[in-house]
Amino acid sequence: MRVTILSKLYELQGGYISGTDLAEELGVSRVAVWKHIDALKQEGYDITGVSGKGYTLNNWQNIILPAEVKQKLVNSHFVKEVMFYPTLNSTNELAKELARNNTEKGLVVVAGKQTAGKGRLGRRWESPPGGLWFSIILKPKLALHELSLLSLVFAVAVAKALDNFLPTPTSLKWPNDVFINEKKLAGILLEVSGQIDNIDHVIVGIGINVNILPENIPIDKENVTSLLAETNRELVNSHILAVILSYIEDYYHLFLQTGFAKIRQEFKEKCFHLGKNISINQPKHTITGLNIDIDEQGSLVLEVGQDVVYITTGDVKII
Ligand code: BT5
Repeated sequence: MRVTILSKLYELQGGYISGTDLAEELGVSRVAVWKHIDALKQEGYDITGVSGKGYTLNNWQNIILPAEVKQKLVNSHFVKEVMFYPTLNSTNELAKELARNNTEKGLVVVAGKQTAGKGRLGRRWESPPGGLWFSIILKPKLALHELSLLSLVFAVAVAKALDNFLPTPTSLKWPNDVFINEKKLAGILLEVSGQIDNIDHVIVGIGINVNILPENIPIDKENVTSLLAETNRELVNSHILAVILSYIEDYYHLFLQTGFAKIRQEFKEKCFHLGKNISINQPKHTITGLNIDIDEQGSLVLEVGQDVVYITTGDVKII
């Protein structure tokens, strides 16, 4: 019943429906409607009741109705289930817990906001309402050295999917940040569990600044952007999610079936620091050089004086 009420409010796209009409449509009492609305509010849905007008679901664009996303992906063999929570600490954390408890591959966990969103290397990922914060459980049969390539595969998939919504194309920063005009729009975090020669599962966490103004993301405004800032309009998160998931499915299968070669080429075409002088921080020092390639193993290749250096981890900065 709660899901039905939520869908009705969602369909109104910010419009109002009276408690009486809702009760009539659903064949329940007005008190029952009120109780369900109250429970939805407790769960974190932003619903207001205005006397004389009825109930409205605020910020409906940011809410994911799992059934709607699944319907958009009817032909997908990749997405098995979608779960949405108005608030979570981190979608990666919940996905990890579910994967440990034998949840099958293909589950997608989405949050309206995260209170402890995670970036790479223990960094924080700011996840206010309006963004698309989600994680996918995968169980690929891959060797450990192939897993680092997955990061680049998903980066290309997310960037290409987002190009459908943007006036200017996205670019990529190695290994997996999606940028526009040198400002970060989206980030990806891969977490792997299992033994070296026997991967149990991979959690792919993806964060995209959609309906958020950059000033509402508490990091340096110069370095961050959003779909709202780039397009000047609010987008519907469930639509973006469905498009991204279908690109991820295609690129993931392309990678599993044919390998990294074609995706590597696409990554290089989008990579904004290829051919430039960059510095990259390593645990004990910083390496500076000309970024001449991204190789078949997904490593960043730098020309440093007479030497060629292969980098497998670190943060790129353009000099
Ligand atoms: C990433 O880390 O870019 C990976 C971000 C993954 C987030 C998703 S959201 C769903 C899932 N659940 C999670 O808990 N995480 C994943 P990294 O490359 O380490 O970048 C982190 C850095 O980006 C921070 O140190 C900030 O400088 C910057 N940053 C933080 N929040 C940001 C945001 N919303 N937009 C742009 N930049 C941000």
